[in-house]
Amino acid sequence: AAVMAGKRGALIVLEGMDRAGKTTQCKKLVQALQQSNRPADLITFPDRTTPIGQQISAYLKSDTDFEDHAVHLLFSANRWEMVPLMKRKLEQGVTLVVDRYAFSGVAFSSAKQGFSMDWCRNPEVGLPKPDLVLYLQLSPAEAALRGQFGDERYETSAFQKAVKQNFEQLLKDSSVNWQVIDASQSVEDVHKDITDRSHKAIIRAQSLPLGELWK
Ligand code: NYM
Repeated sequence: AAVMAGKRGALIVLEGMDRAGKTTQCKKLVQALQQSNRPADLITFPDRTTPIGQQISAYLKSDTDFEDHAVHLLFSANRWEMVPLMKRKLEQGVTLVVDRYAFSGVAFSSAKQGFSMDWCRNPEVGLPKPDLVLYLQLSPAEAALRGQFGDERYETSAFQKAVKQNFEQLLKDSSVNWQVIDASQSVEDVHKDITDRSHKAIIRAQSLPLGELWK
């Protein structure tokens, strides 16, 4: 007997510089989708709850050190270990809202001396490809108005400047469905913008297979 294939969920990623509002907006988006009867779950990278994630968390807090290549691969492994769960959810029709993904992985590691974007991208090749990547754009001046840097690794203005340039490079990649959001708007206006675009992406994804990133 023919069985109607269920409609898959969409993979929606939020990226952007620190303090652009990614985490706030991810939570609001998941809530809004659920309230409009679209199953949705939040995923955060790094996921600090797994054994790999705990190592990453200790590294970010400077409680441990890792060689730079090794920690890049840990961030990547932390995504790969979630892939079976992500695919299962998407197949069940659940839309995943993801706070940072491979793009943060590349933008941050390639801000280090001697790291090419190409090398950084390699371990990410073949991850589930986002149907939509929202880049929350905020100028460093506007970010500064939102408060001081935290005290985790990478939270210095020089490093962040390099990360920003890398994100701008990644935005030119037309194999990825990037959409730029003006994150200087009010929380509610950013939310409305993101929700509209997400609804469209969810409809589109229903008739498209899930892709493989950078493959
Ligand atoms: N980060 C995040 C990376 O360096 N590589 C990655 O792959 C990911 C996902 O970790 N400064 C960095 C960016 C952040 C830090 O993220 C932790 P958050 O969203 O501040 O917890």
